[in-house]
Amino acid sequence: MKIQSRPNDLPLFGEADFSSIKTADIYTHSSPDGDAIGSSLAVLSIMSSHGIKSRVFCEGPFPKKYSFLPLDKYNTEMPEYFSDSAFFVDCGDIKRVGNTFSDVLDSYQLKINIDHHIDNKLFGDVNIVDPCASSTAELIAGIVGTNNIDIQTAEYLYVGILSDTYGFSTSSVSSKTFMIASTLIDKGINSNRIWKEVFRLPSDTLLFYAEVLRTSETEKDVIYCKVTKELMEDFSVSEEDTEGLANYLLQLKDIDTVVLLRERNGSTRLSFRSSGNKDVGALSRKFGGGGHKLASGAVIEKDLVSALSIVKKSLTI
Ligand SMILES: [Mn+2]
Repeated sequence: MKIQSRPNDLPLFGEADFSSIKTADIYTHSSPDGDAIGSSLAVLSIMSSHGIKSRVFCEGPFPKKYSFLPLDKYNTEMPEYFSDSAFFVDCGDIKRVGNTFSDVLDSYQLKINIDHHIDNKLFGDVNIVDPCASSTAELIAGIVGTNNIDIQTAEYLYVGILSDTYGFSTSSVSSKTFMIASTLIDKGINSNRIWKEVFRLPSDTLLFYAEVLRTSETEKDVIYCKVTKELMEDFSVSEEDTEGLANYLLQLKDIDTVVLLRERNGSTRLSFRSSGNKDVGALSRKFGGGGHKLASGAVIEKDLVSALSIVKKSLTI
């Protein structure tokens, strides 16, 4: 077991004897993004390579674009028995694992929480949490080191870093991010192929984005984008297909904040993105959500029109 050290600048809460781990269950959040998938697959292969019998769990749904990764490794149902330890990766809150695994935390002797969300609830026996890390994948690579990992694990970690930093473009990117990415590339991964898998869009997705943009509302440097169920039906896109939309719209010139509202049955899912000036993590916490300063989300138990006016009010205060 190699996860025993930590970066010097982050607190390690609690104590755990890692050498006692014989079996491990690895969880990541529902509606996983590239960091959740890359980080959990990386922990799975690192554990397995140390002879620890490991399984990986995620409720899904999985974005189609990550089908180039071995998504068939994921267990999507509650386990019938529990391993002696559980890793939770990229989850700021245990609730992020989703309803399928809602009671899972109490089933393990040892809970290890590895994450980079600033509002992490420190729910583990061991909490390896560094809000300065660009991604959970960067944090894992920094802790485990890249010397003893194989090319497959390097690819998983690179996917996590690349996707969570939107191609090394966020303010969370540091020289350490590039150093780690560089050592992963030295393992022999094909960074160009991975970039294409993560960022290239099918034309029907771009047409959907265009329609969302056409029906959006802009107030100063804030853009409000409404994704109705009707629109998703018209373009045959699912909620997980809309995941990349808010990030994509951050590329708009003169826009500092993206507010994406997605219509659900009786509620509205909010995604916030900021290019730097606004703390959208604080904003989403007003609505019971969570996330980072620059990327966050929440759910409002109101229809889309009411949710829109609530968010507008709170942004103009
Ligand atoms: Mn992440």
